[in-house]
Amino acid sequence: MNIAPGALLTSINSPVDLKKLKRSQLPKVCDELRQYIIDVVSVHGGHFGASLGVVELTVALHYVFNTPYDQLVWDVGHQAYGHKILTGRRDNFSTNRKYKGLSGFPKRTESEYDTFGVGHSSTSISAALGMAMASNYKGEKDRQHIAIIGDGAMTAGMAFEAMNHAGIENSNVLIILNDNCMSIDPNVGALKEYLTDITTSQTYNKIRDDFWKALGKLPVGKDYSRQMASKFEASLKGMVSGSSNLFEALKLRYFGPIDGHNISNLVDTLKDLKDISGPKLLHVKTVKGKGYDRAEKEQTKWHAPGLFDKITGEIYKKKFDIPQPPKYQDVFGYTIIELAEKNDKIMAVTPAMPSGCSLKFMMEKMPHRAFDVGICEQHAVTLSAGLATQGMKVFCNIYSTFMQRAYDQIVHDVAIQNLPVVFCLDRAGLVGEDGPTHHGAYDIAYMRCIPNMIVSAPMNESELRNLMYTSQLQSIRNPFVIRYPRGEAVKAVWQTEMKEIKIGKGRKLKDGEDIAILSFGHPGNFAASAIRDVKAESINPAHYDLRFVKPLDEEMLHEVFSRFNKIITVEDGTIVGGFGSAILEFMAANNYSAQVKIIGIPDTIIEHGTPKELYTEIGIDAHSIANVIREMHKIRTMESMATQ
Ligand SMILES: Cc1ncc(C[n+]2csc(CCOP(=O)(O)OP(=O)(O)O)c2C)c(N)n1
Repeated sequence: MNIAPGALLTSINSPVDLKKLKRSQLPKVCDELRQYIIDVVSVHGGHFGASLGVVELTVALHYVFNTPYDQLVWDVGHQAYGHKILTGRRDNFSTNRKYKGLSGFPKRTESEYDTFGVGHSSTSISAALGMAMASNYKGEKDRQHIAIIGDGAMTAGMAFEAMNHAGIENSNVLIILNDNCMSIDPNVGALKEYLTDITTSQTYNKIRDDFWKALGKLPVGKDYSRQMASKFEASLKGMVSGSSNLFEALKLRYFGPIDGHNISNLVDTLKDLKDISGPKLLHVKTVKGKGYDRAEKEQTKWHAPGLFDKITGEIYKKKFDIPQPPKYQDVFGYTIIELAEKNDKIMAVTPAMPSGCSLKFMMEKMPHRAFDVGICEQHAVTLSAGLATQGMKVFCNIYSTFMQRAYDQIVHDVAIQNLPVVFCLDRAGLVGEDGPTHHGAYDIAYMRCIPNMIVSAPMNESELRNLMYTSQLQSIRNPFVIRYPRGEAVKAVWQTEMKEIKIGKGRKLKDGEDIAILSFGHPGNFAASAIRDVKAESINPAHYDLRFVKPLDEEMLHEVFSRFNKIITVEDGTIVGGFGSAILEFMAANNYSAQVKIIGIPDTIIEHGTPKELYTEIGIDAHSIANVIREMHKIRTMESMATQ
């Protein structure tokens, strides 16, 4: 479908064109930009509410600053659609997040305006500070470096580490705090309350107004001058010292809060700030989903709604003729409640993904036992460790990709002390449209090298339930990883009774004679389907679902290696140090020899696309696995002919 942007937007091929417009034209640019985002995302999908909320801010930033010389760093980057459209990517914006199309996040290789690759949150202040320090060093004193960070992303330790440093560096860093009171779900924690207090506090609003009066900006709106700047500085110091502003305490000059939807005021404010050197923070209040009524009202649902009818607001559901299996996420979400009802030691933690991982069900039902701790993966892991020291059985649910941020906590706080925390790694494997920053490609490798870890993966929903059941038993004294992908599991019926699975015990799914296929987790289903595909060709491989990559089912592997010398391993993690590597290590340690073909994620950055497109590209799909089976079978047949 061809979606036409408005006339003004069509004339903007880069921020240079935007700057040529009169200020009075900017509200129209904002309207057209907002409409274009709605038009494209409704038909092509993607993140939604966050970009709508920063339309005015985006226009104002590119209008005032000399981008890309002045550097904009978008935190997370899911809100940067307007930025992409204004910086030369308007006409291919409909390829956003599609295979071989634009990335859903800023990406350095895509545009010179994308100064820093993002996807994970809370990196923007560090990155902008690094850029600012480099500019300082190079003598580029006029250059500005701007981190645009949400109140959700601001909850992370990294953001505070960066502010702590920025405050004592005399570098041109402007932190724009885009405060919409939302993360994906409602934002949590004391910082959120603090920001609300600042916004509503009479004292602060008075101080703010006094600032601007001192500047000569309000109510008469005179132009800014150097003399006014020093007056402003003096009045600022006078007024803020004595009050306890968190950001001022970190030696960042604090401005705001201001209305992030008033384009004229934003332009004035940014122009003023452009002339003030050193580290500073502008607090901007915005509404997530601004301009699309439903998105303003149901902000979590419209964070990334999928395709929808922009007129009626109906979010399209995939249409299936047969009842669909449940998502692994919902199996997790309901099973943990079932387990917690019987085991009062169970508690659960998620860092800012209660809807995504379905812990929200337990948070609603058992609010004192299930917590969203903000975008704080490191804290989530160590908090779980602390709870575990007191005998609690904690399910710490973190997306595989975000768990990368908490690696030291896993080793130092959990594994070394052998605390029985259960890590549910959601979104394991390739996640699809979110791309390389979000693929859960490394967890098998990074978890299985840690002593004391139990590392498991279910092949279907019943297996997930059984693994969850097993992991919470009192007899389990080790940290326990359960990894599973996004989306639909396998069977339509999953309300099965839960059973204990012996740790390190795999399953033989099917005996065979030619080749043994060893799989780990959900991709075992692709292997099973490949085996069905080759049946008509009288190829009959055996299939083993190992369930655990640590500890391995050695008894089963001895059986496999003594019966088969052609082995295929299948996993949806990196081939470097992953499941296939574990099998090779076993083979070498036990002096077996066999031809082993490892199917997994290759040692390269996998871009974005649908999971199906990506798995097909790298050969982790039924069709490719069937071809590998055929190849191996051919070798075997040729070998046996040669010996005859
Ligand atoms: C390290 C990390 N954890 C979790 C996420 C998932 N995530 C993406 S956007 C988002 C909410 C960000 O909230 P905020 O910064 O306030 O931006 P908003 O969407 O409200 O504009 C979360 C939790 C992430 N991108 N990175």
